[in-house]
Amino acid sequence: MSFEVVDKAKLPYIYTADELISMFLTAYAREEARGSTAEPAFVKQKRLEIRRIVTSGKLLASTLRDMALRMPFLDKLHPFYRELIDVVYGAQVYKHAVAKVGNAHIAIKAIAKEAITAVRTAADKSQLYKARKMYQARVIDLLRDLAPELDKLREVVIYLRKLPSVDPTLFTIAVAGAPNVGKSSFVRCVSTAEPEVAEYPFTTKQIHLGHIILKGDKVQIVDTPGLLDRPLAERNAIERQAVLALRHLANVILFLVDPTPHSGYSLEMQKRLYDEIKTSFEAPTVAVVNKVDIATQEELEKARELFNPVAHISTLNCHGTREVVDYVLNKYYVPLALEKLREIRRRA
Ligand SMILES: Nc1nc2c(ncn2[C@@H]2O[C@H](COP(=O)(O)OP(=O)(O)OP(=O)(O)O)[C@@H](O)[C@H]2O)c(=O)[nH]1
Ligand SMILES: [Mg+2]
Repeated sequence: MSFEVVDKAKLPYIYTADELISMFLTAYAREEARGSTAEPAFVKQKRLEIRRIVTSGKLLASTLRDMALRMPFLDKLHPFYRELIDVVYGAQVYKHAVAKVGNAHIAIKAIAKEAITAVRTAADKSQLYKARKMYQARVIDLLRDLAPELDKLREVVIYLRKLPSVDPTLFTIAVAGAPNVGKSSFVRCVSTAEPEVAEYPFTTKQIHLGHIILKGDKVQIVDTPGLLDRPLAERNAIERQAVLALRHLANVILFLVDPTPHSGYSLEMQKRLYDEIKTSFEAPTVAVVNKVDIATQEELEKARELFNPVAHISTLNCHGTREVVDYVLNKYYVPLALEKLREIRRRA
């Protein structure tokens, strides 16, 4: 089964209800009288009114339909993206919004049809005018009623545009750990991504992405939001995004430990989180101790006992970070790449 990934270029612009209303009224007013001057004025006016209804209705219907059709189809999306949308917005809420916007064109066609009948049967100018007002009022009501769904879709599109273009087929190193331990700093040291780094915990609210270019080859490194040691059910939407990246993208999980009091999370708490990550995800987990520039011998010793780390680093000056990446790639990526190569040779 092949899954789709979010194609940012295909994401639609989502109009607000107000924008659609003014688009509708403008389209309505733009239509001008044509036809022979010999025609009685009232007949001519009726024909103009019908053309206005048809043109403005069609424009609106196709705009609404097009927006809905260009939203990602949840059931076909790669589970990483599908579950992200579910965690951040709720799958049902999303599907409902897409469906409501996508189906609005049916109601608009029905309203237009009734309006055309009203215009055809109008006996005088005032009835014609009433038919027009009625048509416009009903369409505007319908659009106002769509406002919450349009706002929701707008939010989703903005979120998806900001999301890194993760390629679920690339070998991926996911950096995990408690808040403030130096995950974003690590990703910045070793990759092309420029994640934000700040003095307070939970800086990273979304997943960031970097690439490490190896001779003609590319692996991904994702920066995840900080995790606390608590059950999944109690995790907030920010933490759940990290969980999804670990579950669906990670080939290796790099667990960063802050042995100092700097991050504000004790070594015991970080150990519980580490154990939980090791048991919850399929990908192998590698522990690395960070912030050696400010750690005491005692703190380092305690971290060594608890985590048996493969390296001690400082992401402040990127000391030892490249070596960690080399270690991980040699141990977990090279065997995979070699296997792939052998497979290609076997087939040839
Ligand atoms: N002394 C020292 N400070 C560090 C080191 N690495 C990171 N920091 C500092 O620790 C703070 C947090 O760093 P980040 O890289 O944002 O940490 P994070 O794990 O991504 O944090 P969240 O995204 O909030 O979970 C920043 O103030 C960094 O400057 C290090 O090796 N030594
Ligand atoms: Mg971060």
